[in-house]
Amino acid sequence: MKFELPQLGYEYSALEPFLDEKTMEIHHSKHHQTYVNNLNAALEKHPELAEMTIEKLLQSLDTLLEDIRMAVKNHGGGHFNHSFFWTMMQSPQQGGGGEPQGMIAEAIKNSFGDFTTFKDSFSKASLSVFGSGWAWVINENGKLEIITTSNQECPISKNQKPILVLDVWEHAYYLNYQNRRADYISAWWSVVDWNAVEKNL
Ligand code: MN3
Repeated sequence: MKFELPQLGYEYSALEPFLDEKTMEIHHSKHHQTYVNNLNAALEKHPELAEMTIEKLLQSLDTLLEDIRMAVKNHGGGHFNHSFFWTMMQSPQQGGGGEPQGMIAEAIKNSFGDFTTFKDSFSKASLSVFGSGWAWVINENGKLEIITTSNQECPISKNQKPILVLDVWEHAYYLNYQNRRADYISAWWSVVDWNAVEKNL
């Protein structure tokens, strides 16, 4: 299977002023595209893996041959993580931001006490990622947990079930926020699409 860059469900400018158009364009069309290209190039030498989905590849890391394992972990992880990340954002005009409602609100309340406590914990975790990585919410049999991963490590490689993710690589915010990761995290809450997050429960 030749992996392809997924289209966004919104314009590059849709998440302004929280995530700026230029950052979104470079992040999606350059950074994400490069992960897709590198993954496809690495898989060309492994026709036996051609039919595997990205999820299956990442879940099979331990059984992959050594010469392809790191490529799948880094480029495959980069492809999956970004694809997932794009789906859980939306412009405030189209329902992004605000507080979660319904099932997802219940799950957050049951796992963290209340939304503010959850938001603070997730923001702190995102801020604490050293170097490049991601902050996630995973669903452990109905209980939500906050975790972080380094580089392009993906929770599904450990059989964890992610429902929410935030990219805290510098390329995700440096153009607009420079070194101010905390400001980027704070702005990002205004574009979280809680309906999309709820579908991952
Ligand atoms: Mn990124």
